[in-house]
Amino acid sequence: MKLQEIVKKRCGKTIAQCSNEELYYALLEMTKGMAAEKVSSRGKRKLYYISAEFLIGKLLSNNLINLGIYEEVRELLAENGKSLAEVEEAEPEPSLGNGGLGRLAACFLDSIASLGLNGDGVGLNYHYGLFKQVFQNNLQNETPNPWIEKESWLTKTDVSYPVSFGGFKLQSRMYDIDVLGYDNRTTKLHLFDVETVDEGLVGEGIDFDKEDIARNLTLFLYPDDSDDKGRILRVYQQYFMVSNAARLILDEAVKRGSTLHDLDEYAVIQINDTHPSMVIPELIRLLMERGILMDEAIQIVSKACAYTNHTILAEALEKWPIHFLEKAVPQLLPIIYELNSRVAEKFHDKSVAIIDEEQRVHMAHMDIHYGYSINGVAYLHTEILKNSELNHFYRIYPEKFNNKTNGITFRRWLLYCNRELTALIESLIGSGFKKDAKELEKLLRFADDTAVLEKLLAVKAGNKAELKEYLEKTQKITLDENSVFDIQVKRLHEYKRQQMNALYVIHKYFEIKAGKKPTRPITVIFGAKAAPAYVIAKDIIHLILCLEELIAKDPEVSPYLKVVMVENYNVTLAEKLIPAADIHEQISLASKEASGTSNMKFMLNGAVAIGTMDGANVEMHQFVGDDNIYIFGESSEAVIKHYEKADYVSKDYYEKDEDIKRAIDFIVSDKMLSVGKKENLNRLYQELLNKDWFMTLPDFKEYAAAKERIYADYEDRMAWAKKMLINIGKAGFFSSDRTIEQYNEDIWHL
Ligand code: 26Q
Repeated sequence: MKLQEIVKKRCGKTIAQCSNEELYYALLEMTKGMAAEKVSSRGKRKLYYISAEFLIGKLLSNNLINLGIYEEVRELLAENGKSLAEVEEAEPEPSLGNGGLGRLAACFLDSIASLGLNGDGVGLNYHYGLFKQVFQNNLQNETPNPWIEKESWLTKTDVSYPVSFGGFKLQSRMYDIDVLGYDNRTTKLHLFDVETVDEGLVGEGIDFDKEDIARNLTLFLYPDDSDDKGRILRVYQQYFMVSNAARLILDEAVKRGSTLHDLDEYAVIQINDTHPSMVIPELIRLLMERGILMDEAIQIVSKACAYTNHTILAEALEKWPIHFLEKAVPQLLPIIYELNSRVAEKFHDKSVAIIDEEQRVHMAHMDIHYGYSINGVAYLHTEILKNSELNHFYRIYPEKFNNKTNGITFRRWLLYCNRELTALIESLIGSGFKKDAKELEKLLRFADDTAVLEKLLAVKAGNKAELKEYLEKTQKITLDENSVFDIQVKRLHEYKRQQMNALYVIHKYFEIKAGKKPTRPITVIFGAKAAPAYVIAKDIIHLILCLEELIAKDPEVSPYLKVVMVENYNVTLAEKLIPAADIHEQISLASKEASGTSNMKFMLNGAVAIGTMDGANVEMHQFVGDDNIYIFGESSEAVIKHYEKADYVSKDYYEKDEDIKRAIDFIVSDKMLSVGKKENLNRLYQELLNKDWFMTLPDFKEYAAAKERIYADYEDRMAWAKKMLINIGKAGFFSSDRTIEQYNEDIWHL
């Protein structure tokens, strides 16, 4: 049905008479209708991508683009005095993910659909998703982020299963979101929920009764492992997710003709980090319920499951105490014990055991023993898994290990979020790059073409002006669009070292006070949520917000330096920030960032990175060469050695280096205390001085030097534009279409 007709039927008005909200719902109805008419891919073997997170972002515009009607709709609205961009603002953003891992899952679904592969996503329908971040008194507070309205992208299905927990049972309900591929077919995101969930359970902020599982199960997404109170609830969530997934998989396989003995010919399950790992014992249990003997059930499941690792941080590798599982999912224990004893019998090596001496179940270990593939998410990350973190497993199963360097969908992260750049690229190399990202290489022909480089700079300037307008309107932030935009957006974590960026800001502040003024004003932009229970991460946010206030109030410094921390960083903000970036910060402690994916988005949008040799930065560096990325800091090998030897003492750096001392002391100076809280600032000061677990101080000098270089180089506008162009031209490898093709070729065989 046409938009005009839908609008008339729904509101009895013309498009011009409708509010933005009414138009949003009308477009939602129209798009859902068009999606329903598309055929999902079919085939014997099907992929189930199970993930606790799918950070899909707003869907309207992306769906319009993938349906090929974005321009048409935009023009139709414009003819009626309406703006699609404003209509879009009526759409709530579902925040069903924490960060990289969840956004990766969303990019993967886009690519799976666009490539026409037979695969669906399976996850949970969190009502409030991740919390919404609000700043008060320079501190982060958390509030719920409701996104499910009477009408939404969710479609209720008639799929429903009884799921048993220790002592009670819950009936599930499956909701679907259509994922539209570019110019192609659709796939589905299946989100399971329980009807007994009660949003009224939530009190102050995001507090709620953690014991009342029937009423709280799908209320919130877990913000990470630092919140101990909710850990057992996470077990309930995970089991609920995988038990539903397992039944769906078996039912669909049987419908397609499987006898279940041949399940692996019908289904492949990608386990996204260890959050869905219980799918292994659950599938074994369900197969046994259907009459298959344990030996065979284990074999069948082992041929169908593959695991992706997203981190080497020990604290993020899930280990569940047996007594948690006993309480929540007693039916799995006999199976887990059996899986454990088979491993113990075969390998007399405690380091590869499933159940350790402290009676904890190592989920990743179970995945590796009882899955057929394990992959890391960037070259360096996989090498570290093989050679150190999971070396004992690599020695047993070298053939199972493989790398799949992450990617991003160019539909959302270029075509949608940067239409001006897309148009410029299209005018230069045609539209082939929209389907084959490698074609971006054709841009390299223009590396010395001044006219093209000028246009590229003009596009960037336009995007900066747009960001300025947007942040003014939505967050009352004022930017100077002639300053250099230096952006760090990602989850707040010590290993990502936002604190090092902040220390540099302090350093610069002193330099400016001493009369060393930058040629051009600098705007340092941060965006980051901290897990509510991650105390030091919240202290770092406090530091940044205090610096923002202090510098803004200082007439000596503010003309040259501005700090901005955007509130509630999410996909929508990323779509505005990334196209406007000049410089992006990828400064994790080498070896700690598995891949990073914002690095790829910035690169694609013509920003230049300053970064360490970590995650996918290593591959980016290889593609663009030394001239087009600013690399600094210790190597991952050196860092790993420091941890082995435990020989890093942060105080040594503090005492030996005047600049470092000056910057760290400033954190607890009277000036800072005039805008900040002593408890928080002092805790952070002590942490940096006495621990600094993620080694910011040893890299600080090199970091500051690299910043000076990058700011100086920015002033040669033509040389800089060339760097931008080379980054864009070399970004093709980081398309998630390439990643998904490799998963399919090496792991899934759909
Ligand atoms: C674990 C236990 C209990 C509660 C929560 C968690 C938990 C939740 C989320 C553990 C990890 C996450 C998210 C991890 C994540 O986003 N990892 C990122 O994955 C990206 C995609 O592969 C990489 O690019 C990033 O480098 C990696 O940090």
